[in-house]
Amino acid sequence: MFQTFANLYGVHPFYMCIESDSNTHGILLLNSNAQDITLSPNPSLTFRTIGGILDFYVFLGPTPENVVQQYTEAIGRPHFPSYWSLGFQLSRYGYGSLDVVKKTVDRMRQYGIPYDVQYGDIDYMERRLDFTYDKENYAGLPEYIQQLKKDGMHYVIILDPFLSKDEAPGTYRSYELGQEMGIWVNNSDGVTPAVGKVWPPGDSVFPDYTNPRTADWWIQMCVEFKTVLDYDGLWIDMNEPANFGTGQYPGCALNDLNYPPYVPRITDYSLAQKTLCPDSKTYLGDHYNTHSLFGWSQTPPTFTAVQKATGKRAFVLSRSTFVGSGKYAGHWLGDNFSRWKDMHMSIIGMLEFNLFGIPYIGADICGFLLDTTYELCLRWMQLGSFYPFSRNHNGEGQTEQDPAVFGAEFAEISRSTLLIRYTLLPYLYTLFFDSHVHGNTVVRGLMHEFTSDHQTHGIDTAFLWGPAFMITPVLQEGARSVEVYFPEASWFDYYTGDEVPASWHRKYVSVDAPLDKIPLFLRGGYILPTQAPATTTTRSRLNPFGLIIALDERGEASGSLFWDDGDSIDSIEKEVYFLAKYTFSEGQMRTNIVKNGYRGVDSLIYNTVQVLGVTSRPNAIVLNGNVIHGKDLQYQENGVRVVLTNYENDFS
Ligand code: MIG
Repeated sequence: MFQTFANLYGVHPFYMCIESDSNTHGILLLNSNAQDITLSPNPSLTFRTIGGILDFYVFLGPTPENVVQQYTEAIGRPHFPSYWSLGFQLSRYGYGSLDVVKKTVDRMRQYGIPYDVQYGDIDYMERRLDFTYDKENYAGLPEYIQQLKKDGMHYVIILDPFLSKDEAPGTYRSYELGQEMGIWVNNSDGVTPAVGKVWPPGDSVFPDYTNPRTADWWIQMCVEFKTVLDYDGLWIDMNEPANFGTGQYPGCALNDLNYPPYVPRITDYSLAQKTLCPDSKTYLGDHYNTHSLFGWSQTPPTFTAVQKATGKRAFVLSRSTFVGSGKYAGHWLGDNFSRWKDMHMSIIGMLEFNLFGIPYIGADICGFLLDTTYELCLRWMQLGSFYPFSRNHNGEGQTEQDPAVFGAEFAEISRSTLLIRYTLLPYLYTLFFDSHVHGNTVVRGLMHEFTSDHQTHGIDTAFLWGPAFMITPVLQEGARSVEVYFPEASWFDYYTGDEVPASWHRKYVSVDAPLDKIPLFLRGGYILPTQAPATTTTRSRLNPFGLIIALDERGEASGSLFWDDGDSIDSIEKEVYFLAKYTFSEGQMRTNIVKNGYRGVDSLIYNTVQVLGVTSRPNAIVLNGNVIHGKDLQYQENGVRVVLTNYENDFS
């Protein structure tokens, strides 16, 4: 169960290197064959691949962000996610029945925990068959989905890339149509479908998504199924492709494709382990060459299917990814364990996938395999509140771990942390806009912003949202403080607005982190757009905006806000959006409206502006010519808070 090395779900033969003079470059070997990549301390790096062409791309930077911009320009920029998909999400394998789902949703509501998306894992299906639902244990699911939608929520379902071939004739149309169309991965003869064993009863065949006819079939199936279950997004699992045995029936023949002279250090040193035989045939070529492209090739048709079915911006979450997958899908880091070290590793995975152009990324909060504990899950909820893709997901048979199941204290801490996430969603959404248009990372390591500070290069316990917001989670059991490294910049405690003393710069400092708190810091020089939070994004999107202006040592800051309706397919292309740039200097804030194409902003107001890092009490504050005073203006040692209206915020 605990292997020291094991296959991963996807392939990204890309690295980024910060050279000793801080210039940064990236290298991609665009190759889908099984491969080893070996590092040595020389330093050197060896790529060893067992097929394909040696197609190298060099990205010259010179900054880390430039490298990722150039890389995503070459491979395709990340898709633009809908606003609701930035809300908190809840899932598990094995709720077992709709009743259990309803109880879970109800207790989330009882505690007022922000929550936008509910999932259906394979237990919603009838006998784990794609394009069906269990009419006994999940009786009433279609109606319940409508209910969730009325409450402003969204529903995502899982689909697997294998179809049972053993249902009674005339009863399983998606298989029969696929059979008629001849769209499965074939055996080495190129004509008989490869048959393996996966979740559904009987044996299964595998759609070959490299074949354009398969895409047509899949899109048709997904669009038709939308009339049965009114899903908002698709979660595509097992698309490595996974199979329970070693190769399809009856096993892999002895030949050079199945048993090549050199096999990289993969599980069992077997290319067919838990998948199909390398000599299987796909439309694009031998499975030997296309194996790592299976999930990647499933992603664009799934994206098209969701767009067609919903008429909205697509939500696709894929387990297997390859170079360029980010254009069509987000990713979760797969089956982790409910262990402290897995929580730490999730930060590394999240940083990596931001380099790979898949910034919509997160791990299963509280862990998938093994039972979680109160403290681990609480700390993981705090960290996961700042994953770009924030979903608590649990394995089959594991004890319940949604944030409402542990009682009032846990629920309140999760709620308050998620309310911070929801407050900052306009900032996160604007980062995703930047990522989609310019290719920036959304979450980034400190080394992206402080490249010449070598102490930042090894940091994998803290991360930034864009350039301006630092998250420093507790990653150890029993810890009530975190050692935080503060690079040279002005930093402000998110909770108090207090400025971090200059004596802490370029040092690790122990920061208090009682059980109810994840330490968070704002970086001077930046303006972050905010919005009063609510328990769904559907409601928070109607609330007043705010600005946090964190000044640098020169008293300056800048930032921007992107806003649109949150889920239209082409808001950017059709220019139906609002984009403002804010700059603060010499005591004045200026707004430059770059694009004013979305009328939905007209009814929204700003009601709070916080200025952090103000060195002396201002004599007066003037807004569009009017002086603000009285209780609308609060001054504290480290900053000013201006309340622009007397709007009562339910969550403050
Ligand atoms: O072998 O659909 O990684 O998230 O809950 C398990 C059931 C199959 C693996 C996925 C996991 C999902 C589970 N799936």
